[in-house]
Amino acid sequence: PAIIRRLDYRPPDWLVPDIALDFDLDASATQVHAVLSIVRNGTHDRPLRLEGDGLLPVEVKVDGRTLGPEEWALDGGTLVVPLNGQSHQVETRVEVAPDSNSKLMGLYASGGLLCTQCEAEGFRRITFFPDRPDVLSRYTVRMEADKSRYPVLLANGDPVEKGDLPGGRHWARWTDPFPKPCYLFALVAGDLACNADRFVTMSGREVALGIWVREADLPRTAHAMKALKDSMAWDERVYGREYDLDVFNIVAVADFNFGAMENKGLNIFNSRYILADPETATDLDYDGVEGVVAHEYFHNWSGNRVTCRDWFQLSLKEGFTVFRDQSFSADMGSHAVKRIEDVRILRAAQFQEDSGPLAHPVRPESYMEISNFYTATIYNKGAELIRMMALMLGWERFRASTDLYFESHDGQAATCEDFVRAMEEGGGIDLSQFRLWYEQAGTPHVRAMLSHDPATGTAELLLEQAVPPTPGQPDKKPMAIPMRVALFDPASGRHQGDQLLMLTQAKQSFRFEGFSSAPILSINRGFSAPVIVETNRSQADLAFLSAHDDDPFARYEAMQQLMVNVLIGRIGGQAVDEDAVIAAIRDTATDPQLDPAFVAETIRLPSEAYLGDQMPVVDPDAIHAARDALQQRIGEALEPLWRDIHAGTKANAFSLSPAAKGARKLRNIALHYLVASGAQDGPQIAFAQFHEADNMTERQAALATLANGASDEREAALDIFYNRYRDDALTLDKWFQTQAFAFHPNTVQLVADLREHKDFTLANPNRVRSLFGAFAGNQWAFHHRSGEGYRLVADCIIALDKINPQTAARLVPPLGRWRRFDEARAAMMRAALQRVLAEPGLSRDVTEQASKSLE
Ligand code: HT7
Ligand code: ZN
Repeated sequence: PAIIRRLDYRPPDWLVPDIALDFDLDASATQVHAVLSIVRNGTHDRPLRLEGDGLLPVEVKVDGRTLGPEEWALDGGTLVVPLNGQSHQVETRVEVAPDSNSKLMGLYASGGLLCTQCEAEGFRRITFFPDRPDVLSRYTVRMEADKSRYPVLLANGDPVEKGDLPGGRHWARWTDPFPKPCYLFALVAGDLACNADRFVTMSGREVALGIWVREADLPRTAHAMKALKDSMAWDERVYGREYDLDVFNIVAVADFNFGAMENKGLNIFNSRYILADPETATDLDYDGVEGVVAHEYFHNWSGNRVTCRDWFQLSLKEGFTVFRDQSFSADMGSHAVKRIEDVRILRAAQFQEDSGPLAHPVRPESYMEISNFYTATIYNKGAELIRMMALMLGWERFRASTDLYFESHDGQAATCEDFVRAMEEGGGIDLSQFRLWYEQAGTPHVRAMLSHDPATGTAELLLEQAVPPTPGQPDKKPMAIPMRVALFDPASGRHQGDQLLMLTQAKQSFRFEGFSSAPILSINRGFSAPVIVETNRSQADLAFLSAHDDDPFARYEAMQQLMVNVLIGRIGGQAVDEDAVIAAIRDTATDPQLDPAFVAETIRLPSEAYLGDQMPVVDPDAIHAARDALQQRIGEALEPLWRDIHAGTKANAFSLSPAAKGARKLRNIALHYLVASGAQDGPQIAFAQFHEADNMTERQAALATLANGASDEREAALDIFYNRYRDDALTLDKWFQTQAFAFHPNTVQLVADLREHKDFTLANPNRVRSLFGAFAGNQWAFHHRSGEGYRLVADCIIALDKINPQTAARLVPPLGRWRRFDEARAAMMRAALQRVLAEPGLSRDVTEQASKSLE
């Protein structure tokens, strides 16, 4: 497949200021009539090229005249029409079949609905068009359909007209006054019910809000509606951004390749990020709904009003919008806990990506298939870049810079460079070296050595940085790394102030005066830079910080590092002092000043995958054994405490208040340690929680705890759960996911059996992710020494590729990490990738991921 390169960017040859689309909707045969007003862009004699994917033109007209077949050509799906004039009207007619569109890109059928997904390149599966984000058009959309099957007809923008037609049919017309790229086009037709509400904007305009779902799901939409209104108010208050249309609609669909899509005025969501009630949604699910609703809403400015010039600039909208949704969620709940969660995700997904064969810069240089670049690097590392700029500028100057960015690029397709330039101009700062964050892949390593001279009372912090080589980038330059640090006086337990140090050289030292005794280093406070920090701090220093650091992230980090050191020591066969960890956990768990949600985050052991990341060669069995043993020790040593916490955090009635959510989080971790202790009544207590819970957070946590072991309670709880939720797809996903993610010696076989379960289907991406996505993230099970885990995932990729290549490609990266494992495992992982690659007719999506993974 062809490689697309960033530096080959050329402005479009033809612009399309206006487009009128007419859909005669039908699940098996939809007619699409497109009328494009086109204008030659610049002086050239190149023909009009309209991308198409799987389309055959039924008719092509130019300025009202039907062209003969010799007057146009198809070039690998692209419609090529030579034209003489400066501007023309071009019409095409095509027919598409939504109900046989299993890729879920373009116009497709989901649960009786017809809906679209156009980002990144789905519009070309609907009609011929210059399918690139820098061609912005005003859209008018007319839809016609059977009224009983599709009583609701929605599209972007505002509704203008509708009417009935003979034969039980009806029609509706929508117009969107804001020029947009075709990836933001959307329509939905179906039998939907609406949770209708309103929002009055800061300038007093009333916006009609609608969340459209199946009638039976209406009671599950309240949280999404609240999140939407909170997001609208937050974007006005924090960024001065007001909504701009008269209506804002959201539709939930069951079959969706991603989380959601920010189509102008008509967001389409994976139902997973809309539907929530206490019976079926965990607190994490509720937070997911809030965060994704906000994310898509915020795109109205960061993505839609200012869009991307080309797909290499994807992080311009995604990184910035993730930063905005993270800040919003922090404001809605706890800043400390949100930062910890976000860093955990960054480390689990992005650091792994950045250290493997699929590492790429935040602004990539090339791609084969753009869908493969909706990655943690583009999204989460991209958000960290924005966060660093906000930190360096300070909020006021950052806000002045975002105002400048929005005002100077409104209605345009912009670049990451445009954003950085706005930060420089608005913030009065030079970001020349900082730009390397967009160019260089790989997670920088920072070594921090603190020394102290009692004679002069001086402390010296020596910082050294190195960015590891990544594919295509063997040599790296030093980055500009903002490091928030504080030096603690161990006697008083205080520090003299938080400082922002700019590390800009490979090696740099910083001096601090006035320390009669050796201070303790708190570094990368708030996770000020997305780097891996190595320090010379002792276990005693870490224990001190875990009890005294006033930066919540640094305090959490100290505790995690304390645990990592013990676990890595144990794996390496060293004598380790587990008591320090147990004491730190006890002190944290019994500190009445601390937020229970923060306590729960902090006392949880680092994941097996994170431990693997700390080792030169990942040993999944040794990691599992060491972590399991430490868990048991913590469980045993503090058993009365776990019993107390578990009993003391039981609530009388369900609430979504931060205090209630924090209590549930802590209760679940207490249950986990209690069961890990091996206490005889552990499974009964877990089963009782499972049985009595009035909410999914406690029910699923109890199920997950039981699923790790072998007990009668495990089997009973899984059966009960299945029978209770067998008809609720989103909740049944949890049943698959819990088993695939369990620390159970038979997980591999269980996953193989679940693959054959009557409720498993490759047609629904949520179901695939709940079984195979979860399994591939279960380090101990997936990397079973038999290699069976690799075989299962490779089989799934091969079968799924024929149905939905985008979702199949997302299962490849776990196999691509073979360099991190022992030779026997690495050989089996490579063999699995080679088997995938040998498959005839493999998609571009999977070909790119699998071939890069083998390089
Ligand atoms: N901007 C949206 C991306 C997206 C997507 C990308 C590839 C294939 C399917 C997709 N569905 C949605 C989501 C977002 O970041 O808001
Ligand atoms: Zn996004």
